[in-house]
Amino acid sequence: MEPALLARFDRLLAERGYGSRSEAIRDLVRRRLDEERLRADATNVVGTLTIVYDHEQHDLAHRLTHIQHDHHTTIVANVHVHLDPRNCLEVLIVRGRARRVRRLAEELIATKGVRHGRLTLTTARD
Ligand code: NI
Repeated sequence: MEPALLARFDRLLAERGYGSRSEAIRDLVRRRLDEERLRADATNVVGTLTIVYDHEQHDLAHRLTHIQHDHHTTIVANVHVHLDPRNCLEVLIVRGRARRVRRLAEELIATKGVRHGRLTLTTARD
């Protein structure tokens, strides 16, 4: 590895509190392999979908609820926080095949009036 690249890596390790390069490299490899696995449609995933939306927007809350009921086997739990008089934050705990979970996330995030959306996936396996 080039010395300059290695020096940057070492600085990152110091900032993140890694005890050794091998520990950090193992984490990097694991993360990269996880990314590959989560990309595969058939992988069983767990994760969270966070959305922020304006519940005053016509019919929006109803449409979001309707979509969620259509995917009730994928959504394990749902936390709703009323952020202010208009905006709602919802965090959905999701599980299932990656393809199905991603499709649900895309549908909710693409719904008109949803301002922010982020899907975070992981797997329970090593
Ligand atoms: Ni609300």
